Amino acid sequence: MYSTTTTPPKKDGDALFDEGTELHDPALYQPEGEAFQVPTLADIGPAEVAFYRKHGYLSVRQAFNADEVSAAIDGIVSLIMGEKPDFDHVVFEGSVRDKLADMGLEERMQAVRKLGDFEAHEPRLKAISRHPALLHVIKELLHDRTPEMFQDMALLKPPRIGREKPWHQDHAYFDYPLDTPVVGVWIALDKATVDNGCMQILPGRHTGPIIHFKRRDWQICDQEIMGTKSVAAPLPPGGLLLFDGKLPHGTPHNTSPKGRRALQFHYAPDDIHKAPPEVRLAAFGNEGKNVTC
Ligand SMILES: O=C(O)CCC(=O)C(=O)O
Repeated sequence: MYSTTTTPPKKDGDALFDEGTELHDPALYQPEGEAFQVPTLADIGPAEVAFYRKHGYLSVRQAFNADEVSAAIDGIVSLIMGEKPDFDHVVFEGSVRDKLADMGLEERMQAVRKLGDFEAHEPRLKAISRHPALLHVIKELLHDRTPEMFQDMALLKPPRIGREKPWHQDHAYFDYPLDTPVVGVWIALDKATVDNGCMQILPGRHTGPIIHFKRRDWQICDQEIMGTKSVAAPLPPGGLLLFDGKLPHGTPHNTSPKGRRALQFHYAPDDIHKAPPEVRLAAFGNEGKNVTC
């Protein structure tokens, strides 16, 4: 199954394309402050875990060093270049659908939106997802239960064309019972800023499901977000955001000349069981539930 926090991509010829090209209202992404941050993973103790439980996130300024970041970038480039013949999960921006065939390699590299399910193909990315210091913290956040990674993605926002990921809760995409603790990790590989589409979050809103609609994506209704106090989570390369699976978050269109590459992994306790999709849809909404959006 295509495991993701987004609508499955459309296959067109040999290439996969992200769905949709519609632009968003800029008012959806007007953060009023910046995420609370600790310097390193080693600085996470009981007070920081308590902060995570209350606010649904924790930002770490420097989790990975420059060598680890450049190894991860090399891993992504290698996958895009097709150096792993069995890997075929490269998704291009929907806006290049009609141009891709005429693009050179360099231009194609700048048109990739995401990659997924790469762990078995790329040891440099696997090393990041299994980093002992990271797993140690995630175990704490999972109430001392052993973490199992169940989703791996590289999320790229090419300069100028990198598309929005509308506001959503990741748990709305996962077939796990609602009370399953899920920890998301979003790792910046480039400097992530408000201008090039860093994560934006709604702290404290991770306590329950919010109805999702199929609009620009499977997402929270725009009207629900307008006027709420969001917080930006800018990060240097190697910094990361830990976030609860029910924390509402989104990223705006990248209108800047600077690209933004990130990795995103999701972890749950290794002893949990999946629930049928009906359980998820009953909680997060099944296109409307008599509510208009
Ligand atoms: O990196 C991004 O643009 C946002 C990704 C995201 O929120 C997701 O895929 O769940």
